[in-house]
Amino acid sequence: MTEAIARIERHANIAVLLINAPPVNALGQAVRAELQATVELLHKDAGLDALVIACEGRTFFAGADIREFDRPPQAPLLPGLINAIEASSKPVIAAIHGTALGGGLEVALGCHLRIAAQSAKMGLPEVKLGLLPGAGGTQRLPRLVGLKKALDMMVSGEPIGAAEAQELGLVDRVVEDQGLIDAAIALARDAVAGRISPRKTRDRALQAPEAGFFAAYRKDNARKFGRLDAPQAIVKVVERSLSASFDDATAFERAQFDILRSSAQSKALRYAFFAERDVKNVPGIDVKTPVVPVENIGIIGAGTMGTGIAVNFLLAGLPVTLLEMNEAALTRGAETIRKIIQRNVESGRTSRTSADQALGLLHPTLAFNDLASADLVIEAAFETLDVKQDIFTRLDAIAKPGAILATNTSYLDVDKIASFTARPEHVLGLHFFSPANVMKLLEVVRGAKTSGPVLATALKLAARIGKIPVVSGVCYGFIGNRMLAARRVALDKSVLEGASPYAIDRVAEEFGFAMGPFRVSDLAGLDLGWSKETSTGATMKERLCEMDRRGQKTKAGYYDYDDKMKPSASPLVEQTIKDLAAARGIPQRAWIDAELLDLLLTPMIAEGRKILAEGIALRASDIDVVWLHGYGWPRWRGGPMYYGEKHPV
Ligand code: T1G
Repeated sequence: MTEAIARIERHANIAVLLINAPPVNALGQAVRAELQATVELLHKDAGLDALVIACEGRTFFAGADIREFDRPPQAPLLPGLINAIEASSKPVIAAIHGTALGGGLEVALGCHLRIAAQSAKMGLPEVKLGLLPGAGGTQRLPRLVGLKKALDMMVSGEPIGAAEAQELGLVDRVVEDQGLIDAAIALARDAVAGRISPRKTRDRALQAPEAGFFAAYRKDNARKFGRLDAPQAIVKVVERSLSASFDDATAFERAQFDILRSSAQSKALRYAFFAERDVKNVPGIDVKTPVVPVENIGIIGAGTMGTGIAVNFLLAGLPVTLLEMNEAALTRGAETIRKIIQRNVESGRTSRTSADQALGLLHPTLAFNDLASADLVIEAAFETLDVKQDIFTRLDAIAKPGAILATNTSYLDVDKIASFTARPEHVLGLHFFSPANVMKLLEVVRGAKTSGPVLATALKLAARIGKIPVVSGVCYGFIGNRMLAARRVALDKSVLEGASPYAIDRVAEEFGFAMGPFRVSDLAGLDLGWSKETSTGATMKERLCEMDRRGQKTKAGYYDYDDKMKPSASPLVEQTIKDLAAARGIPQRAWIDAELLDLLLTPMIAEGRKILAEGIALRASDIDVVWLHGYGWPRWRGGPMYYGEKHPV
């Protein structure tokens, strides 16, 4: 028997509606029906003078039920329901805790008074789904917090805290988390007694901005809006509210919402939302799977990856023993960690106190045996199998029983690495993406013998450090890098056949990538894995490295870079391509943009299908999450597999 999703408590003449629709009290049809019934009850029951709307569980309504958007709308519809709340002659109070988002905040905006727990957050994140607030939010929020602040909140989708909300006039009172319902009842009594005036938000004045505001707003945000439709629509709807009645403006809002809801961008963004949440569904792993307690971390290697990885754990409050082979490397690594955390403080991402606490948890060491007490050791050393063999053989000898031994390898065979130990069930890959303290993606590479509890522990730990874990099987390059390698082969071949690297980058950036593949190569460095001694000039990468054009680091790679690192096409590179093609007898031809786009996408999508067929990835949407969070795939295009389904290649 499913628990009732609604109950009403009567406190003399005050009714308290408590919705309980886990996990986030989404405003699905059943919840909306309960809200409607309660508003009707308030209207009919002469013994009731006010209503408090609240939710049980972890949050006030976290928005409309996103899953409903792919189905025909079902009555009661949210806009009409909110209008009915607002039209009530008896005060309706919203008691907000957790995250009042989207339609959830719009319900609160339709109430006559709002009270929030001090830890509550509230926002209109519809833009992240390619939508706009479609239940009056574009009209009511500006009337409470001012037009500019409302626009900023809606086009960013970012929530604000209760204190700021109170300052802005979005909420009327802020109370201790524990006392929210009692305080809401007291507020209702104050409203009934006339000690505070309940107001219809729609009746509040909308302050017109200065002349030219909207043109300037569009211009200032053009880069941020990019190709996205929703932010532009939000500005358009808010602009309309200055020259239309409330009802006409909300009708226009709804019309724009309907257009966005059926748009390709919104469908892709909603797909991405659920894809990111689906990654945790791993066959054989569930809430009953035991997990290994992890309270302290060992990291081997204090280079770029090791230090970035360490920062994640330190900021999550986990002590890190950082091992290097020599004092100079260790000192450099510790300094890098300090700098990264300092940058976090300067950007406001981390408080000074948290930064000091994090740095206090770092234990640099040259003694391998200091790793013996770690619950999890992550190896982030040189990317060669013999280095891994040496490290894992030594680790196996000293690590405590039950410790998890992970490798951060980007390509190498995790099963082979596990075979260097007598505990392969405790070995797996934790493939972080550089910069490891920033990128959210974590490929969790499950070896043939990796146990369920060890995998479950990795998934749980990923969430603890704010990563999105995608489980991968063992193959060369796992999911992301294997698809990247397939694309790279196709691109390098086509460049010798006349496809311009600069045109390829342009097409990639027009498609929505922040940076084309050749600019990314220059950024990463063309000399990764290259050595002067063995170089034979057989590929463009080798030729460029031989010319000391190793990428941005030498201010020359595929591109020339000026002092501000502005890239420009290089005639020398173009000539080098022609010379190499001629030397290899490869005829050159002209390429059209459509062919270049096909080149960028088809090989990697084909490789993704193989990865799926081989069971390396659990589902196509996992592959898309890898590309969304590891390689900058434009989110409003869903992901390579999603795109391939929509545009059969
Ligand atoms: N609809 C349906 N399911 C939702 C949902 C929603 N709005 N929000 C979360 N879920 C599911 C999610 O898929 C997951 O399911 C579980 O809840 C826990 O989520 C008319 C049009 C609230 C901050 O955009 O931001 O209102 O995987 O893992 O990390 O104008 O969920 O467990 O089966 O994210 O603690 C606007 C979206 C909708 C908020 C909680 N609202 N949600 O984060 O948990 S559009 C949003 C979130 C709208 C109106 C418009 C987060 C969260 P499962 P989770 P979390």
